[in-house]
Amino acid sequence: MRLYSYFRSGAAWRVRIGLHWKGLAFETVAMDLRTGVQSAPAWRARNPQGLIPALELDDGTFLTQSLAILEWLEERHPTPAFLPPCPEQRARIRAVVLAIAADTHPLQNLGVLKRIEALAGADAARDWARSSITHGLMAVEALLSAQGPFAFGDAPTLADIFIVPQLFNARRFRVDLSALPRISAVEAAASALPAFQQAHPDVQPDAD
Ligand SMILES: N[C@@H](CCC(=O)N[C@@H](CS)C(=O)NCC(=O)O)C(=O)O
Repeated sequence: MRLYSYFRSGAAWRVRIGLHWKGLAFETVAMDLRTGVQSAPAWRARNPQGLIPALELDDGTFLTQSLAILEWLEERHPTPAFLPPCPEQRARIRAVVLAIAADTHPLQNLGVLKRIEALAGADAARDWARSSITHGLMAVEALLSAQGPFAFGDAPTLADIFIVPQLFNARRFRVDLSALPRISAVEAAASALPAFQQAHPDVQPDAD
């Protein structure tokens, strides 16, 4: 398998956690987003969204969208699982995943911030990112189960996979984390797990 990744990409980071969690070997294909390689016609021919991550399977199947890739991983490699068996608990976990993947991360994506910067300047883009992430994570904080240390109790799930990279972005944009004690505890618990450590940006082959 080949993962098209960039060390700092939060969406690629999610997939890296998933692959390590499932114990699957993969090759990293570095996509340096700073060079604009994601907008090149050759990449858009493969992923019309001009985004990473993408996972290329050994038979050539090409998968995009981090959540779709993670759900594929769970279906093809069910153990160890990202999701518990209880349908109501799965729905709660997916709600947190989507609060981040659909309603928070897209607002602070590179392409969006570049556009805001062009329209209103760099300070406005940074303010926008900070307020979008704050708004999103405050809601996530309230959606988590009261019982930790992970997002939904004593075992990590798909929710933890989405929370950890988003918190990294929160720090990048100087979000005040003091109002997010549950999320901060999730990060501490998850960061002790090998799959999360192996997926961290600092240890990627394309890290600066
Ligand atoms: N919803 C997508 C988001 C993917 C995404 O936003 N990727 C970013 C990196 S984290 C990207 O490729 N940005 C390039 C750009 O905006 O030009 C997913 O979860 O895979």
